[in-house]
Amino acid sequence: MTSISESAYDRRRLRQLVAGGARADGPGRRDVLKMLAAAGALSVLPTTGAFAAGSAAPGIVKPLPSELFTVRGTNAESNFAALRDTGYLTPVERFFVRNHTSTPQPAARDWRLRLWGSGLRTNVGYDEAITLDLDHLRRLPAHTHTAAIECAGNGRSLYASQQGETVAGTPWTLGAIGVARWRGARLSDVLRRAGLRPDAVDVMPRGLDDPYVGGGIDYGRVRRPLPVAKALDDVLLAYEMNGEPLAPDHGAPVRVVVPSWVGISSIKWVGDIEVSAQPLYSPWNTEFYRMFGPAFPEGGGPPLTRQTLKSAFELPFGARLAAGATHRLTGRSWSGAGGVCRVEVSTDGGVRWRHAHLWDEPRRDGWVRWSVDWRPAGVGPALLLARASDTAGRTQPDRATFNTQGYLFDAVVRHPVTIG
Ligand SMILES: Nc1nc2c(c(=O)[nH]1)N[C@H]1C(S)=C(S)[C@@H](COP(=O)(O)O)O[C@H]1N2
Ligand SMILES: [Mo]
Repeated sequence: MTSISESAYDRRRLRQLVAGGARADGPGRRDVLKMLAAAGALSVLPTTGAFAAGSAAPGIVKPLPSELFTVRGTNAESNFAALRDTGYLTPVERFFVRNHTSTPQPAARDWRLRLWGSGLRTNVGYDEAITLDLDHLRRLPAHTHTAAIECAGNGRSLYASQQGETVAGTPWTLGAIGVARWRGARLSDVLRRAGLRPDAVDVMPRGLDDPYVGGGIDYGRVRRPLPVAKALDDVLLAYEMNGEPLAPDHGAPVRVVVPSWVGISSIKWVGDIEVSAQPLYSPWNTEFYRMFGPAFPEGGGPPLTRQTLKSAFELPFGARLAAGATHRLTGRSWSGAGGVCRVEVSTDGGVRWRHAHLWDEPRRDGWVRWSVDWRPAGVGPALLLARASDTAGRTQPDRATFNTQGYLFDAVVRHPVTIG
């Protein structure tokens, strides 16, 4: 487990937010509400059809064949069924892409990481930043960490399709996740070498991609603060993914990898990191990636940190399975709080449950693959359900807690199939 108390961090940030301690940065809450209203209610797009047929997202470099991806605006969702014949790691060619704008392609030889701010001993501003190039980074001890990157909004479309709730944002099904082997320098090594002050509290990596504009509001370049304790724990500045140099869409030449936290923490194409002795704020930890709604405090819950838990069948929604034959149903389950140690499956809409066979040990920051064999008796529609439990004692609930931006969907998914 991480050594820091994340809930204490969350509570502190929430108090600071409510007290108006936020440094002026980015648009206010009213602007964001306007923007969300302008974006309109979420419309759930079908997994296949016109959108997928295009197989091109503006700004994504790699090919997006429609059997592997569903394009959603500037993003590409992995079709979960297409992960069935992959191993533990998600190949780069099948790994989802979440871009606020488009993939930039900074030349590796010109790339510099700039470190600056009041949390450094030198207390330098951006213009006098301490800089590091790719060779410097590669000369630091290299660490390898197998970890999922999952969008906080993964599963968002199920708020509408399964719970009848309208939420704003990209209508992912369950494919905004991938697991890769990341290799790079530890952020802690870089920060210590740069000279971290003992009273530093936050670090804020920022991407080199274009500023994000939504609903006519310029939010600036993608950036989100991390508490120093997490930054010093297990965060990487990764230059390799699955043994290859990082691909352009996944942050080349260097991205941040923040294991077990929501995907937005893992800033791609990192260009600078502000290190601060005061709490830092950006629209990505004040307006986005916090929970708003009736179940949350007035003004919203704390900035999201850890991911929740989910399960998915490696089968298209609406798949047709032959009656009277034995089928091996396969899937994956994962959790941001610990390893998945139990998966139960129901093939009758949730009346009877049995244990799935787990093909992997419970593993922090990753997923487990599982299977059950099933010989459907009747014909017609059926609902498949999978319910995971993790080593932290969490089990997927029947219903996810509504929040206006549809984050952290964790409910057991009712996966429709047809027998016959
Ligand atoms: N610079 C930058 N970093 C970013 C983003 C972005 O748009 N720009 N998207 C974030 C979000 S919301 C997610 S879920 C992950 C997605 O990582 P991937 O595209 O490699 O799958 O990257 C994060 N890092
Ligand atoms: Mo995301």
